[in-house]
Amino acid sequence: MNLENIDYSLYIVTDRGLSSGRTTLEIVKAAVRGGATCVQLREKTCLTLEFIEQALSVKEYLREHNIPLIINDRLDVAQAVQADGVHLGQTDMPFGMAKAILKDSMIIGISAESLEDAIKAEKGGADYIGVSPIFATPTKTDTAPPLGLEGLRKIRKAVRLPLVGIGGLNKDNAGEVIKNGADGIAVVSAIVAADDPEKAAGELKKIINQARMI
Ligand code: TZP
Ligand code: MG
Repeated sequence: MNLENIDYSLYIVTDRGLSSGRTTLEIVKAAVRGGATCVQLREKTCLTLEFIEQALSVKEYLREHNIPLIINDRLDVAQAVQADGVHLGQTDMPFGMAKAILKDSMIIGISAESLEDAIKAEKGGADYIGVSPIFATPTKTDTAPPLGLEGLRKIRKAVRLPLVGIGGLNKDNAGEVIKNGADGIAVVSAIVAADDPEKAAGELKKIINQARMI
């Protein structure tokens, strides 16, 4: 995996609670068939062993398709399965400590909840920024106040790192988020909770590609 040139354009974040009985691997496969370019495994409740097993099964599939696997929060799990990266929020392990552990073996994505967070992440050497949240979302309610498209634009002007918008994104607003400066769209429910995740991913991908051409 070339960690220099990751395509963040359609970034799916998993959530077993929204998967309606389908396995995470099934959802991930459908999303990739539909055009997802990056996958974050996000497990908030499961035991470490299960997290590792999940990650290994998803990683095997993603490697075959040359799609990066990013692990939410857990550096140890990311290292154990040799994932491509880790994603850290503002209350997770501080970036500098994570970087000291991982060195350049993995990409590190940081959730920025403000312009200041984004500038700090870039200065510190993060690989990409999750702009979080763009809009309010029932999927995660303990978020900072939504940044909106205006907040996204301000961050776009201030940093050069790849920006991935997250929070309340779907096919009705994905195009606008790209046009306002995001390099990619990160979604949970718009794909994971869809009746047909492959179709949902395909629709989003088309919208993103069209918005990027303008
Ligand atoms: N971080 C900020 S908002 C969010 C996360 C993990 C959840 C996004 O979920 P959805 O369903 O795409 O709005
Ligand atoms: Mg986190």
